[in-house]
Amino acid sequence: MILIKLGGSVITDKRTYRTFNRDVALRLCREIKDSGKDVVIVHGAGSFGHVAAKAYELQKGRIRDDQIDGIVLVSRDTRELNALVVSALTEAGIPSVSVPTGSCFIMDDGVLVIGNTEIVRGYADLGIVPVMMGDVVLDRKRGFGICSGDAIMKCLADIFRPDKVVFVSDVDGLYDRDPKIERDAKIITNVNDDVLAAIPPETTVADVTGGVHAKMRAMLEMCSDGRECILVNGTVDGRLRSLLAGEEVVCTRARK
Ligand code: IP8
Repeated sequence: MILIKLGGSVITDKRTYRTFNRDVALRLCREIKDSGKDVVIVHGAGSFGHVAAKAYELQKGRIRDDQIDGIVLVSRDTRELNALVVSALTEAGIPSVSVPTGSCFIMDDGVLVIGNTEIVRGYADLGIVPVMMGDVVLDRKRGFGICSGDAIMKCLADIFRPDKVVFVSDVDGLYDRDPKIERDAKIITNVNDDVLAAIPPETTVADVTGGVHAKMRAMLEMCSDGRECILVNGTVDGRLRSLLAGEEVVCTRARK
């Protein structure tokens, strides 16, 4: 089984509030379908989550009264995006069902603690792909918080023990310096803890849940038992398809 995260930077236009990149999402779903692999899908929130989460500081937990409006807004928008992704998967021929994260997972002091795993397992056992997303969720200590799709990936990797974990993003991989600032930054094709420790985190991160550096750290945490975690650029036509077919592609592979 392969666990795949469709990044919010690929399936949405992050510059414009609530804009779904339907053509890209559908192409990626078709590339997944063509692989013939068993999958579980998570997706990021992109412009359906980060803008409002940041404006209402939801990642900090309960700090002011108007955050209630923010919770309602972000929950509504992430569920809307989730429904759009499920529709794209269905159109591509992958039977899938929406499993909103905030309805079955919970956090404790900023850390995701697994809630009801019976639901995701149950759908997967039926041959239906459960689709979760980065979301606003309840937090036992802070009232609420933001749960990133990357944190969900870690939980699902513990549950499903996939052979491979794939993060589909809008970058070719991890760079030795921030490629948005330094034009001669070089891609790192293989990363481990030591390699990552030597790379400075990006200074230009718009997301409330961190950038590529934070993602890489989350990926390394999932690399137990020889499992490989890969970051691949989903904006390039056919790259995910080639990766899933076992071909060599431009990407960053994380290994312990
Ligand atoms: O896009 C963030 O999830 P991510 C979730 O996977 C929200 O980092 C609601 C901002």
